[in-house]
Amino acid sequence: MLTAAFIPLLVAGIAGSAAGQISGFNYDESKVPDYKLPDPLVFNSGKAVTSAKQWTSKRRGEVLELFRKEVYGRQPKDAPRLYSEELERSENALGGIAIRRQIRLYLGRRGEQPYMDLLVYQPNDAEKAVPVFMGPNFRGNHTTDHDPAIHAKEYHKGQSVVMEKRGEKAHRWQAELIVKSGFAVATVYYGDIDPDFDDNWKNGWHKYFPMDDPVKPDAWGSIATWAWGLSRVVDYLEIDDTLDHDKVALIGHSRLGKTALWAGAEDERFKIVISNNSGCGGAALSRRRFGETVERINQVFPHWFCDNFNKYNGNEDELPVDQHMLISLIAPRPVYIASATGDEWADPNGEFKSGKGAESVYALFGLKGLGVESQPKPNTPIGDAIGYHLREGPHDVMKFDWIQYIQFAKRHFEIK
Ligand code: GTR
Repeated sequence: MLTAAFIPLLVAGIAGSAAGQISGFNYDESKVPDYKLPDPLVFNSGKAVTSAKQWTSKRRGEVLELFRKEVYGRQPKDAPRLYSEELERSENALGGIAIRRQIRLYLGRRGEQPYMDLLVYQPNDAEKAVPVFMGPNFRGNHTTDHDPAIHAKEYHKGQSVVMEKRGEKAHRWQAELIVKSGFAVATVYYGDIDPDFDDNWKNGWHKYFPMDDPVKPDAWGSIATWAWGLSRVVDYLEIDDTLDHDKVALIGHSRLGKTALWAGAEDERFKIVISNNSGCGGAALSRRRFGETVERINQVFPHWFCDNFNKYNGNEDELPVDQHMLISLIAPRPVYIASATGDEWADPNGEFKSGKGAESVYALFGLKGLGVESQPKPNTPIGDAIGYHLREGPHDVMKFDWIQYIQFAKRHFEIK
């Protein structure tokens, strides 16, 4: 199947092949170069971090700063006041089990751009505020379920706008399963925050928070912008007392998995972070150069990261961080990393190893991470504070993945 994920690469003239591989890149474990990961538990000064307190009060800030400066770029310091408007509501959605709400979140003035549209399903028999799975979607809220009442919106396919079929990505959201499990599911279209193409950061919310001219090398790229937008959704959850803003699990797939990890690093209000097949610039270790590489991602998606990230094209060993340190930034909050067998482009083993590399930070808090030494067999979920599975099948979000995420969230949120 030709997935959305590979369209930009095909456009760029590269043919896809088996198991989510793009030709011309390394998929051979024996050809992974020798590399040495930077140690999250060593201060920039060279001294060792020996306690959770040292991590929280100082080292975490150093690592966050390195990622801001060298990888994703800086978000604005202040968030604008948010206005919300419920556009639509039903008490009887998803065959009678859910409340459906469509809420417009304005960033500047009520009734004006910029805004994003939040779709929420939540159990209609809940006696108290419910925990929430929240995440961005790729092609509009109406693609996340077949429900005919969801307002349809065109999505940006590169520079053009296209209307996607209703329910086209419903399998990625599993609204009924989530609601039946006692959670709300909330989603926004990521193009409401920043349309996903390179326009030198002119459109989307960048328009309202203009870049310096020339653009600074550590100015926020699209991943940081999407992440910042997701934090604004949490601003809203905080004022909605039917949703439990202390129990928000953030989920993202692929480029939006990268976004979920970075959002979770920047904003500790995300209490669980789930990376579904996030790959390069997400959970996968850059130094392994397995599947997608730093150079490749910067060439094909020049707007995703900050300009400084280009310094590491073909030069991964010079990065002051690697992606295990991004996972470390989630600690001590639970994080789930999911890979798929048909997604070699995202380096499943590199995603697993990133979790391994973060275990020492979780250990400072007395928490067990993955708890195994090597990548488990397909369809075998493992881990404690760091969850992991390698699902059989393609680069996608499937029901199998959701069953694990729900169990993981129930365990960590202590829900029966
Ligand atoms: C691919 C990209 C991946 C991944 C994917 C997606 O083209 O190379 O890093 O982000 O897109 O987001 O679907």
